[in-house]
Amino acid sequence: MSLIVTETDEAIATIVMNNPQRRNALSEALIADVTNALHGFREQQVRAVVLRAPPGTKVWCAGHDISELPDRGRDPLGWSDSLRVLVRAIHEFPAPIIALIEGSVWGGGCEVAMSCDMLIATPDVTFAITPAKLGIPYNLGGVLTLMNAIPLPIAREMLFTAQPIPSTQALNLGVINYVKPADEIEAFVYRTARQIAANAPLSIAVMKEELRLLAGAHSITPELFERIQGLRRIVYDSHDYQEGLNAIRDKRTPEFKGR
Ligand code: YXS
Repeated sequence: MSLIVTETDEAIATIVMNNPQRRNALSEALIADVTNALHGFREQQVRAVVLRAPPGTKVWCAGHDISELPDRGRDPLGWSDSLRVLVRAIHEFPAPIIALIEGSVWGGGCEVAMSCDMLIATPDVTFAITPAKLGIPYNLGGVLTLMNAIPLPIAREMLFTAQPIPSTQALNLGVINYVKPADEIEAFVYRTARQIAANAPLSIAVMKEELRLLAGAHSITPELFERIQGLRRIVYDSHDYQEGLNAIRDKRTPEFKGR
């Protein structure tokens, strides 16, 4: 059974993440459904995509599926990890993807939302970036996504505290485009999508790719890359990484030892 619902209305497509039992946790199955849908929309040459959860949801996305995170000793966010696959699929899709956000957004769900080209949220929305809560060493590409979306002092605050920030603060910071009431957000999002769909798709596709390439244009030496990977390995090899996983799976508070 598919974990998403899709719809296309002329040049505008919609993906509804629809696994409320698991709070839209980013499982390999859910991510495969979303990336397959995007592949189909690319072939249909849709001109805008809306990514959302069911209307009125309390949790837009609970982040990476914790049950699928590897035990210590293996990089939990390597190149082929499903969260990385989804973020790249959003970044590389040749038309704008608009995140219509209601409810709370957690962990990798924040990166998925912030990978979209526009974010439009209801006032109840919160964003919590949680690797520190689980003892996870976020990966370079993920940190870059966040750096490109969030002013550095706020990115540090969110990464270090793992606490939620409200959509009103995200709006003030320019992390999201609009906050709209729940009874207006859908009409507003689809009006925006129609505005995009009425413009030149080739021009928009090229500008989206230019923005992606320039936002990721950071020179990084092999030594720097290997140093960072070595540092990350210390974390995912650590007691604390395993403790973070065990604690959230056991629904208890973790006891981090710094080793
Ligand atoms: O236990 P059952 O079978 O009833 O299922 C429960 C939860 O286990 C499940 N669920 C999840 N399953 C896998 N991965 C998840 N991330 C996840 N979140 C939830 O959904 C069922 C209902 O959960 P419950 O009872 O807690 O719902 P709630 O409405 O009381 O609370 C909703 C949340 C989202 C506030 C709560 O479920 C929660 O705090 N979830 C974990 C959020 C989180 O820490 N996500 C980060 C995952 S790690 C990640 O994204 C990156 C790797 S990183 O950390 O680096 O950013």
